[in-house]
Amino acid sequence: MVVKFDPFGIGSPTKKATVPVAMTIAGSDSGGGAGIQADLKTFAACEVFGTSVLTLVTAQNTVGVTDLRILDEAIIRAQFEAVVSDLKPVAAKTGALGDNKTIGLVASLLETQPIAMLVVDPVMVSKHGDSLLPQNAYAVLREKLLPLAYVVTPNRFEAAALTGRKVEGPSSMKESAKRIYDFGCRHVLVKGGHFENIVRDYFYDGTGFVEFGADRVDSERVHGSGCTYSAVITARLARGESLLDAVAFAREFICSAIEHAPEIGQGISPVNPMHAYWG
Ligand code: PXL
Repeated sequence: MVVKFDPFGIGSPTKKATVPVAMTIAGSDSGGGAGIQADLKTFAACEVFGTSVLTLVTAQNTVGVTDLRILDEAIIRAQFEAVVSDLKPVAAKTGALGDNKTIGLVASLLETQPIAMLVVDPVMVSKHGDSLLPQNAYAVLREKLLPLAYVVTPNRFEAAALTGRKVEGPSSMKESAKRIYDFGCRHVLVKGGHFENIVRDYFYDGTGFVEFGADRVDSERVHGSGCTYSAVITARLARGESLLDAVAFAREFICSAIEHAPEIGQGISPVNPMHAYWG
């Protein structure tokens, strides 16, 4: 007799589940908190089937990154073609792309086989101000990838890097959103200005702004929060939600993910995309 694993007592499914498919094009964080690992956990928590195209591999833990290798063009292209030709993701996100050559490759793959709902998380500068992308890659990101984006989600340091201007308060966040919009993306979400203990995000669609604000969740355990945030938006778009509703949901989700971050490692603990299930 075959004993089926059935911890929740659901019994045998009578029909095959249909589920939206999403794709992440990003880097691996061996520590499990950011990158591909955060994206796939988030997709799963949002009840979306996650697929992945790895662009780079980091040796990393909660303390820091000890090594990084960008994968070669052939394997990045082969992963993309394998996923897109068969699983047909309805929404996708990009995360860490590593250098100008890889950004150019990913942009050309997405140009030939477009994904209508593409979330570009321009992983350039960490929320603490550390560089995650060489400056010689900024131009190709602006000129090749941003025009393909349904929404781009820079933090305020990335908004400054993309526009070459300081972003220090609500008015410069909004100004940067307009300038980034002019690079050709459909919507811009400038994240995370911490002003007066309120975390504000500014959303711009070419005609007007929506301001999202919430009390700050004061925590050091925020590793992977940017990846998780853009992954929630991607998953909710894959489920057919409107972009504004997806962003509103993602803000609630990320606050809970920070509040329920596990205490692991010696450094900066990661957020918990599985907070609805444990923690
Ligand atoms: O949070 C940005 C990010 C994205 N992708 C990978 C990372 C990080 C930050 O550490 O390691 C793989």
